[in-house]
Amino acid sequence: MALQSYERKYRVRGGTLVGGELFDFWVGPFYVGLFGISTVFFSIIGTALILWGAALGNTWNPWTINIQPPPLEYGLALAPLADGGIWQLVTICAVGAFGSWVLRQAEISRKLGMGLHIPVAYSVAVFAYVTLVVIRPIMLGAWGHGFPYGIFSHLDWVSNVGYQYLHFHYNPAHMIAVSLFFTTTLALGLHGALILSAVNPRPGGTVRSAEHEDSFFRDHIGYSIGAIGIHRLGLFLALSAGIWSAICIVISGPVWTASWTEWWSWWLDLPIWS
Ligand code: UQ1
Repeated sequence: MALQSYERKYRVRGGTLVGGELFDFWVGPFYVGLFGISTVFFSIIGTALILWGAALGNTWNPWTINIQPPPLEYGLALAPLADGGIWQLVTICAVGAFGSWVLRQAEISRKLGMGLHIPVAYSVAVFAYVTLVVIRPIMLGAWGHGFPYGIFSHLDWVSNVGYQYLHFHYNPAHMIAVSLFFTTTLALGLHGALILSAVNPRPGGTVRSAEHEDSFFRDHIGYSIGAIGIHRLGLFLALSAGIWSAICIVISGPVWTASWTEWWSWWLDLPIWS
């Protein structure tokens, strides 16, 4: 899409975190920045490594390409490239690319004099990934505890790790995370529907505004959270979903090694039953 006329006005110098005005320019619609360069760098190297890993494997079927982490025996050491080393380098590139993306978001926010809500929110997704492939493997003492990079293979990993704890849905943090994911979709579903119901009337109808939106929910459930409130709630729900997801997997192994069904025996052990 062509550059909007107002965008030129906001293309201001400065706001960079490091490097001053080095790379402080745009390419077409995109802000570059030092972290745009580092994102592209890590993305290209990481993608090339995945293609190399695929070439060493036995298939080019996109569903079944699989880049595995090192066998558990290597612990937290560097592994030979063909035996999990590629996975380790891909992980470094992924963390480098995602981290660069966060910092590029922060630089653009600073340039525009905006809050850092977007980089903070995106960091929670990065944190969930880092929990899976860095924090939990380190806590368990082996990179082999990371998940493999492949479409089917990572699904198999999730299934296998789930069964390792007998029934992952009994994990209390998983319960909270799932509930937050569902509540997030409820909130966005309600919000999207409410906004469209107000601003997209039938042909010839009148566009409605905030008073109508508030009135709908006051009539309906006796309470409206308000125009800013719904966005605060949405951000809170979405970030909480990611944080509780990270918690539910990081406690599986490092904190609780038995089945998650067994965790609930604290309930049966309460003195009130005797
Ligand atoms: C709401 O109250 C509200 O304020 C007017 C919105 O903003 C436009 C909304 O999108 C939604 C969904 C609600 C209702 C939500 C709650 C939690 C009562």
